[in-house]
Amino acid sequence: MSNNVMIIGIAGGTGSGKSTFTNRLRDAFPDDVAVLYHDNYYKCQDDVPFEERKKVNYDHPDSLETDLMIQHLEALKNGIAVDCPVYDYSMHNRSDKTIHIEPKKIILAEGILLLEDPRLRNMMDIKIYVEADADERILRRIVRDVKERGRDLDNIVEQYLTTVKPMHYLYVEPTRALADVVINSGMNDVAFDVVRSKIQLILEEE
Ligand code: UZR
Ligand code: MG
Repeated sequence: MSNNVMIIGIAGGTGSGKSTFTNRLRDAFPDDVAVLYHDNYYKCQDDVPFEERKKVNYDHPDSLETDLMIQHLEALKNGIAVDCPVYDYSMHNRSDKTIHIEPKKIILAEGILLLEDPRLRNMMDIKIYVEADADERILRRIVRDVKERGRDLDNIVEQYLTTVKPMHYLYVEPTRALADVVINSGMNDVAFDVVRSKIQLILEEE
């Protein structure tokens, strides 16, 4: 831990419940936790036509501007606020909005490929991998992508089979072995209590 800022990384496959787990932690410590979502750092693609943007492999590490996320984590660690980009899934592009994030004692960083890049991985004081069976993950993803990300079923199935699944086994699942803690599903109340207690301890030690 440097400068008394603790960075906790939360990785795991799509639909595993990472964001749910992360958001529950954030809500438990509203004054002491800031969150950076790796998804918000998908590359800006203003110069790529929409039909082309639809075909990009968003499950490959090259689709993310990880350098910018690293810069922002460094800044927060050094007590400097950042304006993080906001990704628009329905447009497959970075929006023109940003979110102002103030430095906090605990920074949560979340994303499918969070533990894949060694530079990012090495910034994490605690590395968590949220695990869930592939059938549960794809079911959750179907419901979410239809409701929240403006997708239709054919598109979700096509994307899952062509990129999401193969990239999961190439780049996401191998990072499970690099995690300090593996959680069985993001909806796991016991695991949530364990991590929440750890954060509580860190804050009390300050
Ligand atoms: P989570 N994603 C898109 O579908 N479209 C985009 O423009 C950008 C990202 C998907 C991405 C990945 N992949 O599986 C998922 N695809 O967002 C990661 N295809 O987000 O962990 O919340 O499922
Ligand atoms: Mg998510």
